[in-house]
Amino acid sequence: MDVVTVGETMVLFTPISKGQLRNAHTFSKTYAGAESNVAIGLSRLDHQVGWISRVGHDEFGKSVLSFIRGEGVDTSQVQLDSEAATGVFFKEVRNPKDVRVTYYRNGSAASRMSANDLDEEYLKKAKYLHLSGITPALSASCYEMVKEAIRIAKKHSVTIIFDPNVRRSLWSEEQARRTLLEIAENVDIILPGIDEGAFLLGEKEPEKIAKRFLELGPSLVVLKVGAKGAYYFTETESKLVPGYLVEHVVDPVGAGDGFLAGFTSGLLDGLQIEEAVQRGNAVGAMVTMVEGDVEGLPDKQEIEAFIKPNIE
Ligand code: CKP
Ligand code: MG
Repeated sequence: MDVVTVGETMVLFTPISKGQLRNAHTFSKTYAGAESNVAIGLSRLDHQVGWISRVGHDEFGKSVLSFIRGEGVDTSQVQLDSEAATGVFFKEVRNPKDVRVTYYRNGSAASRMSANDLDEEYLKKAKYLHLSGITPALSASCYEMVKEAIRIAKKHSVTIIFDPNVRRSLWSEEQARRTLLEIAENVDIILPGIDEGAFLLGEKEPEKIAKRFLELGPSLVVLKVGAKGAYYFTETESKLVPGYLVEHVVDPVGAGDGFLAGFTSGLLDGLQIEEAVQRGNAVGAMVTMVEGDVEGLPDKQEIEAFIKPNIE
């Protein structure tokens, strides 16, 4: 396995009509969750990926599972839970700067995951473990699971990649900050958005945010600055890798996960950090051009065609 990830995936309903959700009659039904978005992104780029999770033993759970399995992601570690439902959420893209997300995930099957859901034998074979800050926000047992995943990864020298993915509606700011910083201390690579860096550390300047994270634990900090691209910082190097101009952003949700998939794919293909960040920028940009959280994730040919004209 190249990458193993763990987290919740939900059914995503998007109203077909514009305007307030209360007046919507028809919805499109797709699937989304930061960790499976990353898994799908990597699978489309020809990497071997495993997604650990729980879904309800219900119609939605089965459809989530077959969708993700259909994308070529290994779902052998996913449990079906008869006592809790698969989470769902709604997403209204009023315009690209005004996206409203409403979750129905409290007490969901995935929120009942615990350290027992992890199989050390499975995890230890991965090159990378991907974690996001959404999982510890789901429940105390999910946070315990995240800690256990970190322990196993460290024991077997699996590189840990962490996206803080701050979700203010899932927990208090204070709890989010404390927990996400605790996790950040124990990971190898961290990929916050600049606003997340500011939220976690109270700093605004990219250099200051990166310095603080580097002092905390990670040896590589990739700081996403939206359409401008992303910085990367190590102890010895730093650079802003410019993003791609997208003339018409349709739906920005999922861009961070796309970025992470592209970046990690670059590392797996042996690219230098700068080129890996460039691939991340490209995948992130492509995701914003299509409605849906995973629908815009490119395959190998598409990403090559997208990157090429921009570097010639
Ligand atoms: O940071 P991103 O926009 O890339 O993340 C989007 C995902 O997991 C989305 O698919 C949703 O399911 C979620 O983040 C979430 O729980 O908010
Ligand atoms: Mg994100």
